[in-house]
Amino acid sequence: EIKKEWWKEQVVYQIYPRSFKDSNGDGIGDIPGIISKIDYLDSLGIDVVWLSPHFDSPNADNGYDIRDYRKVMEEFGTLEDFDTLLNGLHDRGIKLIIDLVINHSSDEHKWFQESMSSKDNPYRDYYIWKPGKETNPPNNWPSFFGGSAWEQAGPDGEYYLHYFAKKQPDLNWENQQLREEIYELMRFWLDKGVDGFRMDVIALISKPQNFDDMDNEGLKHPEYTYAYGPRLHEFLKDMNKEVLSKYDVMTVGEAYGGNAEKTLEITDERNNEIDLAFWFDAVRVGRDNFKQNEWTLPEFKKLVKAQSDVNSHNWPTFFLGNHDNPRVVSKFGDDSPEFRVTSSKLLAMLLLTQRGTTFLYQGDEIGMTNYPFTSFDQFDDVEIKGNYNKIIASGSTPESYLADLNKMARDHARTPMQWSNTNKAGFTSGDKTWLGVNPNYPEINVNNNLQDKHSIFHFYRRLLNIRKGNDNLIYGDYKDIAIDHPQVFAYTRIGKNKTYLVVLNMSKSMVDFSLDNKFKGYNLIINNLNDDTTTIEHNKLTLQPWEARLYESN
Ligand code: ISL
Ligand code: CA
Repeated sequence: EIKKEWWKEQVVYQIYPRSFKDSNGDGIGDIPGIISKIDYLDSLGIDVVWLSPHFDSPNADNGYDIRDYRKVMEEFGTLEDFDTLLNGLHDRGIKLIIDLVINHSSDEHKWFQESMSSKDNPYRDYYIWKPGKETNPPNNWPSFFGGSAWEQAGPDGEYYLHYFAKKQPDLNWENQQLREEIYELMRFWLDKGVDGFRMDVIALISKPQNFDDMDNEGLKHPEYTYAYGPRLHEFLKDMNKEVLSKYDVMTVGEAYGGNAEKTLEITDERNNEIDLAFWFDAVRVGRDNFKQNEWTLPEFKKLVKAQSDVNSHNWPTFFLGNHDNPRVVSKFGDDSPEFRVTSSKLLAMLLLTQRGTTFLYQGDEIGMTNYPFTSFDQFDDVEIKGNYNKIIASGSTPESYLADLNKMARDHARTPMQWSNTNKAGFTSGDKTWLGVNPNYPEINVNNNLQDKHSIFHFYRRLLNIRKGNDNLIYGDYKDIAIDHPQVFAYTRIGKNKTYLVVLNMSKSMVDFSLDNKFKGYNLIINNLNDDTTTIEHNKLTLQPWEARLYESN
């Protein structure tokens, strides 16, 4: 028996503030911009907004490098703007969760400035410092963003640890005082009334303390060495006890670098750590570091099933994209003019009929696509620049790296939101944007979607409406009924008093699909090709390319 909790029932909409809506013409999205779109979010029908980092930051990694945890990034606005946003969302019954980046800070944070200044500084131990080995760093650990994970700094010639960019020094969670400072800043935002946190790379906070060199296998996937360190559970339990348990909030951890078993431990309700975690296996199907390889539908379905099959003390999450991944229609659907709309709607149905708290990324509700990058200077991402030398050294040519990036770069999801067919897609009134606007904006934009009642946006709305408050669909069991089928993704959601049947043709060819007789009499309640509703009379369905159907038992 699954325990009902409000946070299990939410559909969360992720906003990447830099790219959502610019209010003052400087080409950078901001909080007043988001405020101007609250009605839009409300009309879509989502329950929660997850705001990617909005804190003061020098933007080495677009806000995932925080200089002051209690200040709003100047480009985004002020604390008053933040309060206005929070209240505006709450007035419409929408919750707000914020992005807690506490594995590392910016090197411009005052803690780090102090820490670097001398070995005896009281803040020294807030970060992880080690002497080098002769002229080399303390060990061979690599940074996810290229080069060594160690950087020499300060007058003593020691090295500090940074799993990400060198402007993102890792915080030393071994230090009790640091932990308490973090609890304090969490309380600062919780006392304002935020409804929870998305916790950036939370599985990395406890560092393996041996600092041994990695072998070649380890070097291929350093996240497995870095994640789930010896004191992770202790730290999370303590944070829960000291802070989270005192508020009625939701937490979702970016549990990057683990496996199912490890992830389930941090989200097991009996452990009192965090509520939810993102699993990346399904989203990253076919990904091998910087390459997006071919993948098959059965492979994907098995990963989805594994996520869904968690025991009753855990609750899954479901998402198909975020700010670190390509656009969903470009990866999982077909972004050609012929099938972009149909396949985007199919993905909407997949997303909103799964078991788990659901995360939808900005722009997917209007079918935004990957950006056609033609040269390196069009990218902004620190990860792409930082890893360039390593990737070329490992045998890629600039052309092949660019081709890989066109499939998987993080910047695809970060181009400005396309609001209209006017200047710069209506994102800004100015003449520049921090990252290029996708040239397809005259066709793919919010205005067009709002006006056309058969649009992707309206399809999302209808599905959100079907899902809302629907315990059978939200809590119902998940059962894949054709897991080895190469084209069709078909599953049931078996609730207490109703069963739903979802049939998705994830291919561009027509396919006949046979159903068990037990589905006779099920009613088609929504499909992505027309407004027809029918009843299943024959057990053989003929599905059009990218057709998606949702049936309900009677
Ligand atoms: O996006 C990735 C690879 O393309 C991941 O390796 C990503 O870096 C990892 O999932 C951690 O992501 C999070 O922390 C990073 C930040 O850059 C990402 O945007 C954030 O989601 C460092 O804070
Ligand atoms: Ca702005």
